[in-house]
Amino acid sequence: MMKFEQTFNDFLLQHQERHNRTHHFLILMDALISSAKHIQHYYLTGALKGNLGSAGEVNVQNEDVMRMDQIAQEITIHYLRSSNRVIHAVSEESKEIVQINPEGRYFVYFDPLDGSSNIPHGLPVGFLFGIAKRNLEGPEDGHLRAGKDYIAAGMFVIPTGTFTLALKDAGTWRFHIDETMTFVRPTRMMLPEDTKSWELSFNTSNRLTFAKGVQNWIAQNEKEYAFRYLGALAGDFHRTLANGGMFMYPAIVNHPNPKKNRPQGKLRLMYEAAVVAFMCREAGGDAVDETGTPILGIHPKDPHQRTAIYVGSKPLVADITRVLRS
Ligand code: FDP
Repeated sequence: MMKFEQTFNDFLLQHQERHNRTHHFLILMDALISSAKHIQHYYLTGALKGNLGSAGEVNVQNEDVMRMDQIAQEITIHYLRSSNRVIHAVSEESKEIVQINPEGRYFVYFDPLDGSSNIPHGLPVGFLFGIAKRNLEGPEDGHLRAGKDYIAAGMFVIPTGTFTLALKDAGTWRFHIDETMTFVRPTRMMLPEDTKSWELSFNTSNRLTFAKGVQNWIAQNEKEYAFRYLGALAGDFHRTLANGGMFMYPAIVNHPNPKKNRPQGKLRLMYEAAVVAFMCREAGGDAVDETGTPILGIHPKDPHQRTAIYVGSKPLVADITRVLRS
């Protein structure tokens, strides 16, 4: 006998009553969940079907496009269109903003398959998204929203089958996929205060390229915490949320080959950094960029702009913020 589990839909209906979310939002969430399940199916069968390789193209960021990136993009745009609720979408896989339905209510910012270096191995990747609502009271100017103006943000870890969703002022929740491909068992995520489980997560091979203050901070603090790095933001942040600590992708400013410096950081603001920063805030944490500015306060000028990020437990983010601002 299967145990009764609260499903994602039950959970949303409960929150709809409590937080005045409309059926439009439920329809949009349904489109995102259908996309993630469909992508998960292609990912699981990808090695046998030859879908885990390169597509032979480069994207707007001048990075190799994988076949799975294209599949994930097509699937997601299909479902967002069918929902009829989306005005436009910003995707990592499309240089231009994707115009969908001028009568829609939402803007969706997403990366349908993040963590490309894990794709050839079938290891965890992520589908990250942020949602903002159109101005329903007055005229809508269609501008790109800062993270603080998102109404929800979430991530699916694929093919692990976990889904984490943060709703504005209503917390961050994790769900697991069951035998019937239904997301169930909402669990409220709060970053643990006990430092025993805290971890640091960053690409350590880059450490000598970080700003001197950041290098010193790492040298002083790293012995206190375990170190974990998967190389896919959704997977790494999944751990940070559960165990506490800090994930960081600092600016690269001291590369021996100055052409390889990334003073703006690597991660994309709208569909990576702001998404995890939003989930982190709702779980009691914080996130800043290389100048110590809160990630959620940054107003994007370009849909694909990059940022450095330090995200996780408040005391660690506050500590690195002091270094970044000095
Ligand atoms: P990837 O380049 O493999 O797609 O933003 C993309 C991202 O992965 C993140 O998912 C991940 O956290 C980071 O970049 C990994 O970058 P490094 O390989 O430089 O560590």
